[in-house]
Amino acid sequence: MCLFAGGNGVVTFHLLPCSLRHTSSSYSQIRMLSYLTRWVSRGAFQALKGTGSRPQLVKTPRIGNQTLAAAPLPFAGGSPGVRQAQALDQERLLQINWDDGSCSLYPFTWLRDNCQCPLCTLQSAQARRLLLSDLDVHTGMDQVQLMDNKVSITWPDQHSSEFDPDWLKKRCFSPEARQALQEELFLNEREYWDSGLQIPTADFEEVLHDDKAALAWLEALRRIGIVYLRGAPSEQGQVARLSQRIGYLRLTFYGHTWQVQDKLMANNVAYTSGELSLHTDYPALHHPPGVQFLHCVRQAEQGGESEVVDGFHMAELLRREDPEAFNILSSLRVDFTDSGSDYCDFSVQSKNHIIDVDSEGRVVRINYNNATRDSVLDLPLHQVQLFYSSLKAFVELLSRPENVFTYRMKPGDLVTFDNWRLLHGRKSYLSRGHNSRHLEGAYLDWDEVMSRLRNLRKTVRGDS
Ligand code: OGA
Ligand code: NM2
Ligand code: ZN
Ligand code: ZN
Repeated sequence: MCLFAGGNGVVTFHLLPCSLRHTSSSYSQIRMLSYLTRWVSRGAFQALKGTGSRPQLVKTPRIGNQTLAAAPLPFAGGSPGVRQAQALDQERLLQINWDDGSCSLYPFTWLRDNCQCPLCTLQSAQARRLLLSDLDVHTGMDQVQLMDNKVSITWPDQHSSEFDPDWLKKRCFSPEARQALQEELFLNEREYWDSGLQIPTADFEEVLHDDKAALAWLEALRRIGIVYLRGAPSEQGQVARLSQRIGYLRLTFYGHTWQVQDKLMANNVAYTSGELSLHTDYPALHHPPGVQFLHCVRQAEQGGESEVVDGFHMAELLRREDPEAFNILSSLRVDFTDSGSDYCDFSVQSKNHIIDVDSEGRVVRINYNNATRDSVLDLPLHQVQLFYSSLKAFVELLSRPENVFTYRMKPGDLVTFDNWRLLHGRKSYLSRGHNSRHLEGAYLDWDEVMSRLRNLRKTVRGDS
């Protein structure tokens, strides 16, 4: 094993000097970070209202000897210097001591797997060429050197790898750095709201033509779950235009886009003039659409008001108020059904939890439309009553006036919302046949929306 620091000779070996600091997570650092991300989102929110400019973050907060400085925030600015790089052969970890006093650890196997040389990485696709069959998952390390502030490694088979400090620091394995990078990639922090929601609002044409406005739109859509756009032409075709801003829309059995109107022989309760109680769209699919656009072409003379509620917030309230109901709704799978003919004929069946939680118990999706909940209820007899009582408790909570935000769409308004998080509804309306209420809708998925958000961040921030 060879140890070099700054290219000026062999450095004495310390016994895992940074492993303790590396694993000890500091709660206050995480809080500081979440405060900063919240701050950024406020900026976006104001930009939507046209009352402020986005704050620029130029510095990562540094609190003593911590690993937060290894946080991956690309807006942190300045490139970190490596003070020392050493291989810990026993642990098969590479230890990097940064100039700011923090330190990171990287497993040998991971470094070899992620060699950035043209043999191991297809540069034009930024994808791995190295086959797993060619990866020795027990590899040692022959040599590590610092060359031009790059970490240069020679492997036992004499293959060599070079790692950029920025690249390494972003991928630091400390809990704080991992959390920060995951937040940067997925924006999973949400701001909960109730009837007092100040609905983020932006100008439709501005979102179409201005990257900053589009980014602020998508960041608020992710964090708050709903953004209202005004100033669209009151004619069909606008949800398709807006979806081109993202990439492409999600085709379903109701078509590329669909017309919410009072229809004869309606194939869905949405296509009547009746009230729609709070629901998410399309729980009859196992992968319901992540994002929904609804554009008002014509509003009813009477009725047709809209309602939304923050489903994640409500699920957390239920977890606190009625843990048994929460457990039932997040563990029992309910049958949904949807059949008919539209884009083509269909007979859709699904089994979904009304409240979907991930492996860590976080609420990730609400699946509920009372109209498509199947009469087939695949539960043992003794659970049926418990299921109904739990669903009733949830719907009662959702529908409390203090939780529901109400608005009325005008022609040219277009609402965009997180269909995995919000429940929405509408009041019944007076139908006047031909010239009556008309909304046009479309679905998108979160993968495509988040992809556009990340690319807009790169453009707006001026990253490569
Ligand atoms: C729907 C729906 C809302 C409205 O079509 O699924 O929720 O205001 N429509 O008509
Ligand atoms: N529409 C509006 O779950 C649902 O059936 C929601 C879908 C008909 C496309 C309605
Ligand atoms: Zn390589
Ligand atoms: Zn709906």
